[in-house]
Amino acid sequence: MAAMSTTGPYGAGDADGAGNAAYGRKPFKRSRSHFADRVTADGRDGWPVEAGRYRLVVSRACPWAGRALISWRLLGLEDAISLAVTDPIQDDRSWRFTLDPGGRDPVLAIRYLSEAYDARESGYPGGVSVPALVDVPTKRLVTNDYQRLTLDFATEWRALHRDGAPDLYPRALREETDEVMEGVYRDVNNGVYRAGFATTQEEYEDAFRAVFRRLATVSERLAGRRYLMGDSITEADIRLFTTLVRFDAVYHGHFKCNAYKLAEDPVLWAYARDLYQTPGFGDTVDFDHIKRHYYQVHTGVNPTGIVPLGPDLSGWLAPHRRQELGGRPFGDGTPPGPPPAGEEIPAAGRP
Ligand SMILES: N[C@@H](CCC(=O)N[C@@H](CS)C(=O)NCC(=O)O)C(=O)O
Repeated sequence: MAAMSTTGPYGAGDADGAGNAAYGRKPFKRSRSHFADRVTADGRDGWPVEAGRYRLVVSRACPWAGRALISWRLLGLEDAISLAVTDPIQDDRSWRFTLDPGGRDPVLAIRYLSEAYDARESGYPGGVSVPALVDVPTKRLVTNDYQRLTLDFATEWRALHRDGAPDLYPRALREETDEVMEGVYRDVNNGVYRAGFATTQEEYEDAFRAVFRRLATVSERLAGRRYLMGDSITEADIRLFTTLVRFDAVYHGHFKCNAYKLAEDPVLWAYARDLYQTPGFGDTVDFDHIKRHYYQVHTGVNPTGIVPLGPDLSGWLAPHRRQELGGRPFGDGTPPGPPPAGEEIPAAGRP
């Protein structure tokens, strides 16, 4: 159960912290997850796959947590792993359970996610980030390694997947999937943050160019095929989607990624709508949480904290016609059912 160093391939430094930790003169660098234990079928890190034992803590605002939410829904892990949703607005103690009665998570009986981090390692100096997987009996954080978490959901948790769960990380495609995800991570998922939190013109321009170069590449790739890896949804689509769904609402304005809007790229816009309208994707997305989080928390970028009223979200529900490309969204499997009771997105967060 060793903790990892906070430095790694993505460099040292803060992620978006409480929104402002990334400021200063240093270029924006995302910190690597500090707690990297894995929950596995054989339990080799001390954390075996087990129904009812772990709680997934997310913010619906956060793209990294969004990945975990979508995998959890697509794979049908709702009965095996319970869900805690934080307030989209952090305070000085970070993520909090103010949406729950009495301001406490009903299962872990804690007010702040930091309590689970503290229970795991006292005095841990790093940020408190979502997604987080918490061991319910001991209320200790198990992992905040979002890159690994969804891959483990797809592979290690198989025994607890629903009937008809898709294979989100097919063995035969792993090398190519990893390569696609690496580029998407660097230039798109994290690229928008590098642009948004840049502290020099040059840094911003580099990040901006990388974002739109990569979007052009994936747009080309998706022109003739339904999903990034071909006929069926994989982890790569989940990862691209979580950035695309935030693009026009947040990254275009707030992070200055404004060469064009997602809605101005016919291929990517139809692809994103296709996914949004697929069970397990759009039903995890709360645009209200997304907008309030970014615009209110990042006071360095948006000092007034004013949340824009636009854009018009109704287009997310418009026909996308991507079925004409063929494909089998769930491969040999089937779509998931509706979200569990109590996890439906309120009207304020939907188009
Ligand atoms: N910080 C994580 C990624 C997840 C992440 O950045 N989540 C954000 C929300 S979108 C968060 O919780 N930030 C608070 C913090 O890192 O202190 C990492 O890079 O390992």
